[in-house]
Amino acid sequence: MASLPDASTCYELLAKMTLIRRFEEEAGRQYQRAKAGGFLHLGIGEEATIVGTTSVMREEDYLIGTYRTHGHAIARGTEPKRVMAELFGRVDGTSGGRGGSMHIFDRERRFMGGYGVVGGNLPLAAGLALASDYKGEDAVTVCMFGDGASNTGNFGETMNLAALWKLPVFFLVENNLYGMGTSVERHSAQTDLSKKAEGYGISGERVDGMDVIAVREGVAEGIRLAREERRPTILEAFTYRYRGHSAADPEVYREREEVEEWQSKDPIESFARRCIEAGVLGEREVGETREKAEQAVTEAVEFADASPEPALDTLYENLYVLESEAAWYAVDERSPEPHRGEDEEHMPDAARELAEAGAAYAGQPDGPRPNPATHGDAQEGVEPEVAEEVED
Ligand SMILES: Cc1ncc(C[n+]2csc(CCOP(=O)(O)OP(=O)(O)O)c2C)c(N)n1
Ligand SMILES: [Mg+2]
Repeated sequence: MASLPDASTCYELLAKMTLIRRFEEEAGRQYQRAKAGGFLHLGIGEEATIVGTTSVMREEDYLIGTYRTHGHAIARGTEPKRVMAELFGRVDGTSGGRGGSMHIFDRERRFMGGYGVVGGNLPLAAGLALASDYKGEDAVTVCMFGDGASNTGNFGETMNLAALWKLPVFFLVENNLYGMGTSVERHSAQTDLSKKAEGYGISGERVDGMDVIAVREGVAEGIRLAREERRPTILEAFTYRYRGHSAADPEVYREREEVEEWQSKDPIESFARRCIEAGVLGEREVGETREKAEQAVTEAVEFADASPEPALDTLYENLYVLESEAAWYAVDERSPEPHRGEDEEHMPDAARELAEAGAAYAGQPDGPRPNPATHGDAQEGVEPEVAEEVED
């Protein structure tokens, strides 16, 4: 087991994890009171993975995450009251109340969001890293994403360019064992996600995501490789969300015992215990982190409640729509019947021929299809044979 850092670092790690936990518990409560609208994805249980990662980042580094990122922003230094105001849809929120829970953003602290599209943050991370390289900056981009996101096309495309262009980017997969209600064994052919980008030349390691010190060490090395050697790598952190995927999840895909087993390894309690047993922190300091978190969260709710809602006449601000066309994009005013281009009648001749021939099969010879592993590009010069037909 990796050794503990100095007392003030341990205090800081514990205080941040405790604050995030308390913030999210309160966010869940406020959501049930209908103070926060839209979706709400809580990362309760995942605090060690989040805080372990951000604790070894420099101020100049970029962080980009998913739609489960209240904690990531707070860990990066965003004030909890501004995150709460965003959940409440108020003007003092991090995105002016326009984004809500899934779109927390803080450019000043280089927290680049907050994205609702699964895997959508991966190419953006590569873009941020490319920008740093282009500008000759030392910054590293840390990209955090879920196990489910590793199945998207964006994953492969990003890994390829990151390795090819030697981008200063580091990938952390928050493997909480599920993508919504689908377990990793049911959604990924390769369940060792640290190996999933090996074919692109990106190596990986696995780490206990419930152990803040282990995460910290793994991430520090990954960031070093990205910064000093321009070598992108993946760290797979095993973690667990105690709550459902979002606030509206009946959780029929997992047993209560499984949740309890993970809760017994709680990242905050286990770290506090370890610090006390090692004599690095005292009971008094651990209690103090709880009190401070409680106070910050109470203030955050008061602040968010007092912040006004955006004015109605600002509705079209920050939209990529010309003012004169705003209504056109917002409401399709055309009649309901098909229009030009929406009807098969206007299909070009070539497309019609293909469609009539059965589209996907058009132009293919009859008979069994050759096996691409034994034919084609990989076997240049070898006469194609027809693959043996397999009987079911
Ligand atoms: C491109 C895309 N496909 C599907 C969805 C619907 N969706 C939202 S969250 C989610 C699961 C993602 O799981 P994972 O990447 O493991 O992240 P976690 O929620 O566990 O943090 C899915 C499929 C989406 N938002 N975007
Ligand atoms: Mg997941």
